[in-house]
Amino acid sequence: MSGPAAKKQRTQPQYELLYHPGIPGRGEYIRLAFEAAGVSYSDVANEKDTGYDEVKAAMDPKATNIEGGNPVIFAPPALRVPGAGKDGSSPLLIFQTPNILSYLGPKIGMTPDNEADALHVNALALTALDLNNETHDTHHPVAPIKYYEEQKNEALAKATDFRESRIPKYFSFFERVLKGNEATGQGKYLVGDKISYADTTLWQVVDGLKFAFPKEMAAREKEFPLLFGTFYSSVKEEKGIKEYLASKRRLPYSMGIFRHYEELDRE
Ligand SMILES: N[C@@H](CCC(=O)N[C@@H](CS)C(=O)NCC(=O)O)C(=O)O
Repeated sequence: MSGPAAKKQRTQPQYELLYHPGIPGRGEYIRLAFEAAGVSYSDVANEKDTGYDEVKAAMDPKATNIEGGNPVIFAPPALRVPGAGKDGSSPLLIFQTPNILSYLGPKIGMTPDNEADALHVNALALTALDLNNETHDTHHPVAPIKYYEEQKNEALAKATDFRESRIPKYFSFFERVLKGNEATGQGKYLVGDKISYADTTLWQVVDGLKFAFPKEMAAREKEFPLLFGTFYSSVKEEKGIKEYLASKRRLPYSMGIFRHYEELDRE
């Protein structure tokens, strides 16, 4: 390999995503940022036979400290960067999806250089992740550890409110953000004129919602022309994202955050 691709591989550190295998989940927000940036990373649990053991060891719920003097990890996703720890030789281990994204953003070209724009990107990614979290609560409103079947009545009440008031509130907010940046971003980007981790994060939430609530989304598409007509379809075609979505690395939705239960969708 020669040229810019080879240079990128030599100069980027090794990034290791620690997440559950087999589902997109919150790991997907990190994968999409890497894929849009064209930066290589290893998806430990999906790539190695012993990968998930490594992930679980890094999140050992009984541990009080872990490799390299990093504090213990609450939950995946986490990011391990060999050699980036405090002493300059140990690994850096960080967790919390938005924390990982704001760490990676400037390093992989997914955060704007301008400080104000960078803060806006972070706020918008956090808002999209709030919507992700509320989506999870539609099927697990009482207890994350219990089965959906044990909280079906509460899930129905939660999902109804989510569809009727939360989705329109979030979507009209993002529609207004896209409108406000339309002269620069052409409806394709939330901030500025180039893709950021706010765009990949929002895109993933909208895509997951299309899987979870297909009837609700289809009924609402016309209300949000920039979000659905321009943003959703153009992020899908972005360099890096298009190839990723067609690859085996893109995992199907199943029983993660975005689940499809017919009874929770619009009738
Ligand atoms: N706010 C955290 C949430 C992390 C989280 O809930 N991770 C899930 C997987 S997507 C998990 O395994 N949680 C275990 C638990 O909360 O007990 C983030 O954004 O990273």
